[in-house]
Amino acid sequence: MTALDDVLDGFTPYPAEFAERYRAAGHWRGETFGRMLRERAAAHGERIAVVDPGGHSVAAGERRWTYAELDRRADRMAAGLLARGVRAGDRVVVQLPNAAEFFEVVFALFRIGALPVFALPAHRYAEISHFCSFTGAVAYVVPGVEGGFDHRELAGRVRAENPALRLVLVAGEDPGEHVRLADVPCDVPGDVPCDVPCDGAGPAREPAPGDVAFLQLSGGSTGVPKLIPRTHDDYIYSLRGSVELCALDGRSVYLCVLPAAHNFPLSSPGSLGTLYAGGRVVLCPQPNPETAFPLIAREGVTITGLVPPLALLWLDAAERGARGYESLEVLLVGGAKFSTEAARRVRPVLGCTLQQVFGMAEGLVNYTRLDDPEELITTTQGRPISPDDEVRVVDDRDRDLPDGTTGHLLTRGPYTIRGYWNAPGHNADSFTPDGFYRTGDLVRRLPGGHLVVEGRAKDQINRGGEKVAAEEIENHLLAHPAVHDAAVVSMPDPYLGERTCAYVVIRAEHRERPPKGVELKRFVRQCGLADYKVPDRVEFVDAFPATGIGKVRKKDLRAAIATSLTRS
Ligand code: AMP
Ligand code: DBH
Repeated sequence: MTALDDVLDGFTPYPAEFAERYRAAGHWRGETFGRMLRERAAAHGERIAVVDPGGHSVAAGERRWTYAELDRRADRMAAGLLARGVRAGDRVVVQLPNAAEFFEVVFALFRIGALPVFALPAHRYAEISHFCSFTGAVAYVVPGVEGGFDHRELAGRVRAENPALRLVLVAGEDPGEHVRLADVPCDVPGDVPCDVPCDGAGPAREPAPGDVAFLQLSGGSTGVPKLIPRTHDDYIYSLRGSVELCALDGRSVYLCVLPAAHNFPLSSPGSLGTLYAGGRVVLCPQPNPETAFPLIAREGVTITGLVPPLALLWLDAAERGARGYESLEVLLVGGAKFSTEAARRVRPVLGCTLQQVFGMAEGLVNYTRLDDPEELITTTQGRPISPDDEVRVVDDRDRDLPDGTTGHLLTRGPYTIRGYWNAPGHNADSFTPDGFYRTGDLVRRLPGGHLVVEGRAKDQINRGGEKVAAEEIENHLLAHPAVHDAAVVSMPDPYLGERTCAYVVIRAEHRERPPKGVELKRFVRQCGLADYKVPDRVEFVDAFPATGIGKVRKKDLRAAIATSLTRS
């Protein structure tokens, strides 16, 4: 089996009749990321594509790369990766801060036909080792010491445990025992006819538009994060749609505030949408207004995307008199529900248009339209990008509900996956037999098609846009010798919307000297989990409230913690 066979093997393709329909409608146009960058570089090579102000471990100083330079760098990086044995279909875990190298590496992988696996900077041993072993990754790209954490050390450990992982590339000065990313690029041999550099063993096959381009991560509700295979055709369609709905063009300047690899800042319309439109991407090293506002002023930023807690922070800073944001024309807010009260403040305080976005890495993205009435902009989470996005709102037995009634959101369409990668068991639960994705969101549809997110049926906590799968944390808690049972639920929080509360039942033999809450938090952290997944609070109980058939009544636990919080 080649690496490409492996990728195909775990991939649920779009059924042929749907693929034909999406092509005939002009949604899928046979574009690939490799060619997209080549074409932009040919059309306006001298324009600035990426501004990285530095201030992270990858580079101290500022870099400004034109489209021609990014294109050339991607080629040279691709040639270097090929020379080091990275091949089409190979998986490469990419975990970088908001640095220009992120785009150099990702476009190089796109050109080779190797698949980036988009890890987040916050991920630690538990997540990274899973991504590497589950995908059989051949390479892992990391910064050195970033945010006080030594990624080289983690990479060494993961590499020792994964024989397939041959290459650790470190972006930054000191690679330790690994290879410096900056030492990888080499010259493209000859004038290759396609977007793929020659690897010495004959020209590689050029990636096809229907190929899987990368694996994105699901916030999910299962024990470990699931992987989302997105094709060039489907993802580029979502970019083109986003570019149009967010009115991006060659004059647009997008500030990438959230972690660049996350689906929202990557594609809604995000940095890739901006590059598609020929605009400029400015990378923001820190999301706070003190960093972002002066950068907006200096670079003439016109559009950015934030999760609700950050939007609140920016609104508060602007109300207190902070300045610099004045060039902003559009502020996208999404990832978690933005309250109507906060939404109403955006235009008067920041002087720009709010655009709510309700999306998911699995596909479907909804936007409020820039010319929607203010009422729709502030009270809804928008409507789908595509006329061919099929949206169903159903009851517990999958029966369609009338507009205005809250129910489960199911969706199918030209950029929504038909299955997670290599996960037949989960796919049976997460997709209907006719291919609708069960989003786990509870929504209400208005007659015009706008959706209002009313809640969630999936067992997940949305911590200000950072998704925490309850089951994943419960599994880690259950590994503690004193823990008999664990149930993780959300508790309301004025800033993040929700935080995590872990209810724990201690084993009988440990009841005399039970562990303290902080000890269990430390234990979870030491499992090597991303920090945002460590429970914010631990509550001890003798038993969980149970349903008739013995399932934990999480609803009651959520109500209990909410009540005790309002009392305290
Ligand atoms: P993920 O699976 O990590 O890509 O997260 C997607 C999920 O984030 C959605 O299914 C929703 O639960 C949530 N989400 C994203 N945007 C919004 C929004 N604007 N309002 C409410 N929830 C949102
Ligand atoms: O939360 C998300 O995953 C999300 C939010 C807004 C997303 O994937 C997107 C837009 O594309």
